[in-house]
Amino acid sequence: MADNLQTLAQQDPEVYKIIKNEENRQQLMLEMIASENHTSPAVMEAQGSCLTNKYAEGLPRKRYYGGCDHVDEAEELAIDRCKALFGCEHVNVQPHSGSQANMAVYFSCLQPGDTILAMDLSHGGHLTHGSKVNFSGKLYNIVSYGVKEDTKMIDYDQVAELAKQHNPKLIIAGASAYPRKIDFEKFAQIAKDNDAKLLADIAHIAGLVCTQLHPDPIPVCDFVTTTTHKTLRGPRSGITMCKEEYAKSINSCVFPRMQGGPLCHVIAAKAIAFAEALKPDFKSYSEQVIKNSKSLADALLSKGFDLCSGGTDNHLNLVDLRPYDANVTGADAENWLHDAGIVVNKNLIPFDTRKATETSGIRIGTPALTTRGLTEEHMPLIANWFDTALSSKGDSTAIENIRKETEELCKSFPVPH
Ligand code: DSN
Repeated sequence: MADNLQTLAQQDPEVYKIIKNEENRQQLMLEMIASENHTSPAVMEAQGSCLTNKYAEGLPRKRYYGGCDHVDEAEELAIDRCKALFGCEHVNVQPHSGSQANMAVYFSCLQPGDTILAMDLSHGGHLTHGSKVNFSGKLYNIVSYGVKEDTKMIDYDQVAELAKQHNPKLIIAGASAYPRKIDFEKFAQIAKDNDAKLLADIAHIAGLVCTQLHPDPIPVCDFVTTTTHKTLRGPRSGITMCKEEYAKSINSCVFPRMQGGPLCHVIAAKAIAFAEALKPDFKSYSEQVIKNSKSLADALLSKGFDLCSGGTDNHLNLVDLRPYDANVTGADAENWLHDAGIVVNKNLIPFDTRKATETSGIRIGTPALTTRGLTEEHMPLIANWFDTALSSKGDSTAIENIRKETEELCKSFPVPH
């Protein structure tokens, strides 16, 4: 592999070595964390470019610094491409992350103490949807909805009841560990009935939304936020989309209320990722992500694993480990699979009785596997490895054997570079 880090190698061999080790890890392990992906070399080149040197507080053509002509062009390109990709009326491409993309919405339409109705973190929501340890849970009055105990599907009746009871100013539809389609129209009706604003946080499913493989929240929501590095396969960052009527307010909440200078190098990388996602082959890629996820679900079920909601409509599965082996925790599974060359994360499952550092589940995703070219024919193999690693309870010989096989597969399907 060509090494374009020679200056770094000379100047700072310690950091160089860390980066090379991480590159090696990514090449030789199967990445199954549902929120991760392997971005394109072009995206990484933009992130490593001279645009990182530039201050550009403000918006394109209305900056507080001179010398912004070229970064203005990059930001305008990112905005135009994002609008073409999602069909949104307005977008601010400056949020540094998904959390800040959400913060901009909260600052725009809420006062401290106002009520937000959002999905419980332990049912698949996100930290910024009102977790007590997050700014959202500290600044706002949070009411949480969840999934039904029997189906593990979102309880829309509960959402409607809670909305009526608590009169939230903002309802959030979106999740970080929910394997089923989200009915944004149902949420929109509930928001309308209760005079609440509606935010769709599509961080996990953005790549499926922009390829029309998941129902579209844009026409029915006031605000739509996303990260850009998950199914969308761009740089690690965020964006806030909204109806035109909120454009001014969102822009001023991002800067100056919340952030200072935008990361111009990351904005250029977002522009590249949006252009990549506009190409027809991104739709084929996204279709394959879902095919792989469904095929993995079938293969895991055939090995006796239990899946929350019984399967998947999207890029992820949430495995409830208890019926497979009540003594195996998510933390055990994460550790054993890691040693076998498969990276997943332990995850709370709905109504979990274990703590978040232990959990009864694991969350597994297919976006990164699909980027390196794996198809549905490889998924039974991966399910076998899960079965062997967990049924042997991490036996070192079993794990070493799997490690050899996962490494072989990784070498046959290198990460694009
Ligand atoms: N932490 C991310 C995830 O893993 O889903 C969400 O921001």
